Amino acid sequence: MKTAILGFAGSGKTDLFGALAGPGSENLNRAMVKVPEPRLDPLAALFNPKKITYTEIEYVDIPGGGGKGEGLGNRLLNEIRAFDCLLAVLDGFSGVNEPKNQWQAIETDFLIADLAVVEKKLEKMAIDKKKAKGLVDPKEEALLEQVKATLEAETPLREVEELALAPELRGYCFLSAKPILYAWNVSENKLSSYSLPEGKPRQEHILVSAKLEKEMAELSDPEELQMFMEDLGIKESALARVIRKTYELLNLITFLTAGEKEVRAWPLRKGSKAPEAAGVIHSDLQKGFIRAEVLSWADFEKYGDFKLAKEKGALRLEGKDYIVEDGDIITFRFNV
Ligand SMILES: Nc1nc2c(ncn2[C@@H]2O[C@H](COP(=O)(O)OP(=O)(O)OP(=O)(O)O)[C@@H](O)[C@H]2O)c(=O)[nH]1
Ligand SMILES: [Mg+2]
Repeated sequence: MKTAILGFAGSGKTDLFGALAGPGSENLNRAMVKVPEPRLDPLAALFNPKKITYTEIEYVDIPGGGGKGEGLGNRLLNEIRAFDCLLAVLDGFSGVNEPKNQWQAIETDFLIADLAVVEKKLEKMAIDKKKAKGLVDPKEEALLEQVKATLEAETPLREVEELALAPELRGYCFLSAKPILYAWNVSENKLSSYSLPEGKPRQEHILVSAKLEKEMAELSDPEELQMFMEDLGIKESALARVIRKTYELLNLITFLTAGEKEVRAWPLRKGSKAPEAAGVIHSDLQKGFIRAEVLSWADFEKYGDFKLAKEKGALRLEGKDYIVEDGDIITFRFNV
């Protein structure tokens, strides 16, 4: 699950990356970042495990594209194709170029780049069709025509669910189909007064001060951090929200496993069934899947422990068609 941090030169990408990656990341450009998961704490209190493991997202700091106001440039656009999610940092602090313009410039770049890909492919298909009918899959061609029409109407593909999620289109790595989080990087004194655009399907916006986040991430002493935040009148760091939003944009939910050895959060594609969840842990668990013993998070909170939950009938045995829900605590039964 890789997320690219992109934006125009000097927009604050490396500051935000540094805040996400934590102290000691100065010479890095990629880092695995823990997804905050408060539900692990009560489970750990109950099991007292040797190890507590969080889910992680990989963030990669991509060097700045273009000049301000111009496009991002082909080097950058090609570099981000392989990513699952995008985190675009907009410079809202220097006053050189309105962040709104940067946002629009990025969106336009994606549309133009995608249009070039689809037009080229359709041209090739037209030639192939003349050669022999069987060379072109009509379903794929129809989908690509729909892609082209959508882009020509200046609509990013991510806003059309069936195009954004079509498995047939995955190989094209369309940029406007990728989920994207825009981080509006403003000066700390603007944090409370700035209004952001509304979110759209697979497009979210968040207000941050990357410089401030980086400074806060460097304060290891909690008391010092508390004082720093009080001095500036900041209630909470935006970092946890940036990570959570990325996680949601990746279309992931979390299921949990708990035992004396380890209490752990696992990432799972929304809508996945129990055997796929087992497969996230180990392919053998998926192959030999028999049943999943599931306690929902709500029932865990209600009863406080597994024994009582079992007595009350809240511990459910689920089969291979069970769709896993966020927060489910699962024990898998399997054959090896
Ligand atoms: N005054 C001020 N400066 C900031 C703010 N945020 C970032 N900067 C500065 O702007 C400069 C650029 O920040 P970086 O994080 O290096 O930007 P970048 O996007 O990684 O830049 P490139 O990697 O060159 O594309 C740094 O010197 C930051 O300290 C801010 O809110 N106020
Ligand atoms: Mg940088």
